Amino acid sequence: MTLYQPFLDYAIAYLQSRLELMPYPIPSGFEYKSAITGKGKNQEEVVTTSHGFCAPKLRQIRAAHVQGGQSLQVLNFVIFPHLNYDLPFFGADLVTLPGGHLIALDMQPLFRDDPDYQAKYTAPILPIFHTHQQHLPWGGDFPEEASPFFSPAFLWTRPKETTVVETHVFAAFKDYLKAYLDFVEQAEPVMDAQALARIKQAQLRYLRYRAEKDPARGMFRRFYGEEWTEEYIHGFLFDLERKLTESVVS
Ligand code: DBV
Repeated sequence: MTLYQPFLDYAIAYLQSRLELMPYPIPSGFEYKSAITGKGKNQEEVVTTSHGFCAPKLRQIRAAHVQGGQSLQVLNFVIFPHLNYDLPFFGADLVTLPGGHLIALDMQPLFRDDPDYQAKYTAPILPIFHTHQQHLPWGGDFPEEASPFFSPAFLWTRPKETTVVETHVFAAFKDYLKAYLDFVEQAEPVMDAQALARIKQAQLRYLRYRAEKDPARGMFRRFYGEEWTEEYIHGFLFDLERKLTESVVS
């Protein structure tokens, strides 16, 4: 069992218990990808698996799970709502590298500075954030340009101990996911054309940023090559623009 497998198993089972989950297509060649890295006795197999679902209000629920031994474990898990809901994104970036653990957990807002939006989607999360922040202190240096995409309840931490990941991070992950599904349950479709246009712009802004700045790009290119990596990023991980061009979503 690897560090983030229980997170992934829990998330899928929990989503299944609360939503009508359906499979989300994963382009062929991306469900499972393996490469050998390192030299000599440091050789290690790095396997990346992809998982995708959708639900009535959620356009894409997807995870990328990278397993490359004790010092390389990543679970990137994001939920993208349909464009006719004002729901935030659920974003979890759980990263273990030789240098240590790096944890980002948030409900990423469509409209960071809108007080009504904050009251609706951030204020209810703040108590959960404060509870967990006691065990998971602010992780320090953080790319300034990413800040518009995070909420004030952004949990960003670099635990020293793996047991902290297994206990406190896992507990926070469960609480954030539950709170997110509570939002999903309550969400009503947006009908107003102007509001819909704003949502679409905000989704595209977020998506373009994440696709362009994907911190995993270097890692994936090293393991699997440039072509595979770019197709993975634009064709699965952050695929909204493609889907809009194919007019699968409107
Ligand atoms: N990050 C992704 C995807 C990943 C992934 C799709 C499938 O968005 C992994 C894999 N994140 C990943 C890896 C690293 C990080 C780091 C491998 C380590 C990169 C390295 O050190 O080589 C939050 N993730 C990070 C960092 C941040 C985030 C801030 C540190 C990057 C840095 O210091 O430059 N998650 C990241 C982010 C957003 C988010 C920027 C959003 C707007 O949701």
